[in-house]
Amino acid sequence: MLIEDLIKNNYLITPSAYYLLEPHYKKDFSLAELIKFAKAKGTFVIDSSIAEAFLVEKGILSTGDSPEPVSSEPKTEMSLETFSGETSEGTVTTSEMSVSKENSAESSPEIGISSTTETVEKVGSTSTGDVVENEPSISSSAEESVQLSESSGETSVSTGTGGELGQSTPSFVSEKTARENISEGESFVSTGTFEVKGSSDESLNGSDDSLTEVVEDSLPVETENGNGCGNYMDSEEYYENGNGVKPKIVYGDYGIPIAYVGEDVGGEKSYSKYEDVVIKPKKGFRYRAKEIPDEWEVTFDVKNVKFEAPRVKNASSKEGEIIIQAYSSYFKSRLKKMRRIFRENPEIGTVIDIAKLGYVRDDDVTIIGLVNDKRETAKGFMFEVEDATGRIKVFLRKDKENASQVYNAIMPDSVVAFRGQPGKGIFFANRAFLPDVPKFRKQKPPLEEKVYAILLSDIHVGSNKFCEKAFEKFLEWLNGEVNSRAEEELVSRIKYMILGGDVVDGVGIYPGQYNELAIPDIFDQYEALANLLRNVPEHITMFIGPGNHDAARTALPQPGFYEEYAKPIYKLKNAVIISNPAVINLHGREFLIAHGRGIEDVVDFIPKRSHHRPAEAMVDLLKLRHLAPTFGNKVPIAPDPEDTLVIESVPDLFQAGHVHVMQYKIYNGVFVINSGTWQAQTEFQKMVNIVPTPARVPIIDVETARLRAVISFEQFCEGV
Ligand code: D5M
Ligand code: FE
Ligand code: ZN
Repeated sequence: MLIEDLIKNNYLITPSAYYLLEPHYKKDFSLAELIKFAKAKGTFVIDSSIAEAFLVEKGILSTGDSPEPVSSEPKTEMSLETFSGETSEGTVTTSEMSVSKENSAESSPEIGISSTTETVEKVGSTSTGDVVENEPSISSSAEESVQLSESSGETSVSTGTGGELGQSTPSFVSEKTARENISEGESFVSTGTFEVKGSSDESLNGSDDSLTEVVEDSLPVETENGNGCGNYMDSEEYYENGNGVKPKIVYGDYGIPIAYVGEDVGGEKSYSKYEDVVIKPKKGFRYRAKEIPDEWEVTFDVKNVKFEAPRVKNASSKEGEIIIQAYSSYFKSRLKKMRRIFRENPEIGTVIDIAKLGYVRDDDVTIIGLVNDKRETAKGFMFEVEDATGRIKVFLRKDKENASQVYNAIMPDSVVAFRGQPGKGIFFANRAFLPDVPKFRKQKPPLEEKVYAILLSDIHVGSNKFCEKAFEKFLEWLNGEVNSRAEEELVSRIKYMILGGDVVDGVGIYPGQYNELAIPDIFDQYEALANLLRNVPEHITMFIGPGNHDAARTALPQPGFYEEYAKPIYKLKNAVIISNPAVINLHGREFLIAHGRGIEDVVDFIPKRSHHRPAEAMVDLLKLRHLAPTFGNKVPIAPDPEDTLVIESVPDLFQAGHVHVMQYKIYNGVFVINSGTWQAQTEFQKMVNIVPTPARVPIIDVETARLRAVISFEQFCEGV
């Protein structure tokens, strides 16, 4: 096998390169030829560009058939697309920041604040009311147009009445009405509505495809043995190569065998663990947040869920069946929870088990099930739907209401309702429903005092691309090093800080990572992180959850950090360690926090989605009421007897990270935000065309659960 052979020779291969080369190995080229080629290129990591160049040289691939995204063209287009879209819609962008700098005589030349129309109005009406006039450093984007928080062409499926929220009137409205409602009610944050430029998006998806082929051993590997290092240590196999060196095979985070050379690459590194970073609150700085009583509760944490061991009956049938059976109680739990969600929707009508469809006579009935498979035919859409009692094919004609929107929004294994009539061995649906969230939310009582929460994720301490200078500037800012009264007002009222995973870079997460690690030791990474975070003023409560780079179980849900590795952050006085996912209640507002790996699967399965517009993908997950619906693609899911990834209760705010791009949207009253990153673009991300937006701090007004402002420290991140 190619991977083993390369490893024996201390060469590495990335997943995409593997898939390019593997079909030709030993047929069209030999190991020696490949190694000679890589050697000539001066690398021991065979990535897709090396693989491609090699195949071209061997005459196996012509220059035209490159399936890879490595060319610079789509990359430039994509970043332009993201940025131009966001600029016009109010997300902070580099260009907008420079505008705010030019406009502001008093603001620091270093930190740009951007805030939105309502922000300005709100400031005007609070006790610090004169802030706006005195501080031109807030750039208001008054002429922003308000958009429905969905991209064009996508229509939401109707949803429940919001019974959960105590509303009694049925609330199904046309999309147009919804648009108006949103415009009136939540007009201050406009969101990106992008015309997807076919070429760039396709090239992005193309790039993903080349990396996503799922190999047999992509099933999640359970890591209960407590080795603590998550995926990178979970499933390694050691191979003696005769030189006494023990290279490894690692079944990587994305379920693909990757290889890397052990920790001894490149020799010793010397590094700082930020012991010297000691920042004290600025003298005389008044923190209003200190005077506001704490009001928080972790209302959902995976650690508090009591699981019973799953029972697996039979694992000897077809692959699909094995998955269904091994995960039977997991999926049953999902179905049960989703049925409960669908019950809120009066349009659903009479729900009937699939096994009982034979008894149905005239009236329309509804089935609710997991979609195993979906297909487009000439006249409509075919689904294979399964509930706890059986499985049936469902046909939905294309001309039925919302048919294609629902079809596109359905991810494998998500739960959908179909209303219609049974035929012989098939169910003819007139309408399909996603679980979705209700159109309206009940207003929560106002708070006496303004209080803010800041959202961070993907700090990646330990990476040499970690924006340490920017992070230190941010810490100084939190300690009162502000540049204007507007900033002072913001800092002074920050009471909570949420960190949504990938707080350190980890070790061995992707091939060649060692070369990009400033701190190659997982213990030291957490120590370094804690040394930074101890500078967060003590009255700010930090909620810290894990991501796929952390020392935590790889499969979702992630209960927390392995304590033996992450001890330093457990010890921080004002830190609360949460699971991924978790729900936090802040002053009566519900914040759903997830690292966000589910976004990757959305990008794989839902048309027109991109890593560069993560809020759209998050809305898709919200509509499916699940954080990672698809089993067996990129995201490993643990077969817990209860599906804790169902979004059972509709949050006021939904935060995720993972994709390293900040974007936000409002969908049916839920504020959806991806909190970006503190890591500049890695070599690996260059390879897969991911352009991050580092060092931005979204500040959330807890009362409205909406964005108050974004502070960017990105200029301190340059040339990391
Ligand atoms: O993820 C950072 C970003 O990089 C996120 O958009 C996923 C993407 N990523 C990371 N590894 C891969 C692989 N192997 N294939 C495709 N996309 C990937 P982070 O979790 O910080 O590494
Ligand atoms: Fe990350
Ligand atoms: Zn991540």
